[in-house]
Amino acid sequence: MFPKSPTKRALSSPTAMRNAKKPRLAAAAMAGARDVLGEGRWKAWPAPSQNLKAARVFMKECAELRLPTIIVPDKDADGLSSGLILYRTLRGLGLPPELIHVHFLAKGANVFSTSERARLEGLAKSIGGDSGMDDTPGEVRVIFVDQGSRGSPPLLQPILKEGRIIVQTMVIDHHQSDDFPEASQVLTACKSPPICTSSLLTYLMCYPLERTIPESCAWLALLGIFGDLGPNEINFGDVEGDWPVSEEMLRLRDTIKVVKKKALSDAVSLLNAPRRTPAFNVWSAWDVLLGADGPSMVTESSELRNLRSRINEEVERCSRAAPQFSKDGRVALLRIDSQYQVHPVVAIRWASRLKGKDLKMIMVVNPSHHPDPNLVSFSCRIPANLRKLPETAQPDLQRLLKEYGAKVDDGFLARVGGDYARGHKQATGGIIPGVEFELLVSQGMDVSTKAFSRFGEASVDGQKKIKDFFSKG
Ligand SMILES: [Mn+2]
Repeated sequence: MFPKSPTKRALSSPTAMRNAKKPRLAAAAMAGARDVLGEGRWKAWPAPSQNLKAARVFMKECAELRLPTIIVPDKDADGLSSGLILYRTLRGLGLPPELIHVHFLAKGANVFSTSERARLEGLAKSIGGDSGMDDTPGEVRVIFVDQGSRGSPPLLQPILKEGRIIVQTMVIDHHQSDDFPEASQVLTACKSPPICTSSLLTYLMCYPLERTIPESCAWLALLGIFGDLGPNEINFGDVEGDWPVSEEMLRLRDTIKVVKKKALSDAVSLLNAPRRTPAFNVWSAWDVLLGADGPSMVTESSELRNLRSRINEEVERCSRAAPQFSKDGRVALLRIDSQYQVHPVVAIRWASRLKGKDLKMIMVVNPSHHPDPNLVSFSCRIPANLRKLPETAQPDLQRLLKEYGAKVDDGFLARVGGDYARGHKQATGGIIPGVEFELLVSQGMDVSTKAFSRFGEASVDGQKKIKDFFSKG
C-alpha cells in the first residue's frame, strides 16, 4: 500500500517536511496507533502539561469548594464557545448555576483597562459575599478566556487573608505573548505549535474532568476552531497533517460529520454578529448559545440573523473603499468609516482579492468604531495567497508594524502603548490615537496620498488589475 500523495498543506508545513518519510503514517497504519496528547511528539500540546494539570485543579476547586466563579470570555465565536465549555464543565462538576457568573467587557475595553478592572472588582465584591469576621470579601475565582495576553499588574488584586488568597485568577488563551499578567495562573497554547484555538484548548483541558463533556462540548470546540481558523485549517484524522490524530481529535471529526460544516460556519457568523453592531449586545449571542445543543439551534435565531444581515450591508458598503499603497509596496491601506466593527471583515475580504509582488499587509482603519473619538481601530491581514507558504515564510505583521512604528520616531511605540500590534503574526491590528496613526501612515509606512499610484503592480483576484476591478463597480 502506498501512502497518499501529500496534500498541499502537508507539503508546505515544516513539520510535514521533517516527516517526509512518514514514519508516523507507517506506524499508524500498522498498529492503528493514535497520537496520545501529552505524550511523545505531543508532550507539550495543546499546552504545557503542568499548566493543563493546574488548570484542571483550578476547575475542580471552584466546584468542590463551591466558590463563586466569574467567567470572562471574549466576545467572538471562539471566546463564547470557550466560555460555555467552562460553564458546562463547572456545572457538570456540581457548581450550582447561581454561583457561576458570566461577565462581558464593555465595548472598546480590554481586560487590562482600568475601567474593566473596576467593573470586575465591583462584581467580585458583590458575589464574594461576606467572609465572616471583617470586611474582607469571601473567596472568588475568575477565569479569563481568549482575551489576549500581555505582561501587566494583576488583573484583579489577589487579596490575602490569613495567608489565603481570596481572589484567584486564571488566564486561558492562545494569543501570542511572552509576558503574562502577574499573579494569574496561565494556560496558553501560544508556545505549543500548531497553535490551537481557545475553544480547543479549553475543550481538551475540560475533556477528562467530567464524563459528559467530550460528547456535549465537541461542537462548541468546533465553533471556536471554525471561528478563528476557518473550516479547513484542521484536517481531523489526517496522519500526514500537522495536527495530532488522537481520540479527542477524531471525536471532533465525527462531530463535524453529524452537525455539518455548513451549520457550524453559519453559526459562527451569527454568533459574531452582535459584537460588531454599535449596540454591542454580546449577551444576545451568549443567550442563544447557552440554550443551544447544536449549531442548528443557533442558526435558527431570527434575532441573530437580523443583526447579521445588517452587518453584511455595512461590509458591502465599506468594502468599496479604494486602497492606497506604501512606498515600499508592502502595505495596502484602506480607510473606512463605520460604527460597526467591520474593519476586520473588510481586511479579510481585501486580503483575498489583493496580490502584489511586494505586498505583505492589508490594513483597514476605522476611526468611527471606538467609543473614544480620539482613537482609531485598525485590522491587518496578510494577502490570502501568502497563506499557502510555510508558516515561517509568511509575513510577520506584528513585526512589520513595529518596524514602521520605529520609523516614526523613538517615542512612537511607547506612546501607542499595549494596544498596538497585538494578536497573531498573520492577523493583528490595534487601537491607537488617530494622530499617531496618521504619523504611522505618513512617516512610518510612507503611504502615498494618491490611491492609485501602485496599481500597476498589484492585482485583484490574481488576474484583473485593480482599475478594472473598480470600473466594474
Ligand atoms: Mn481566539
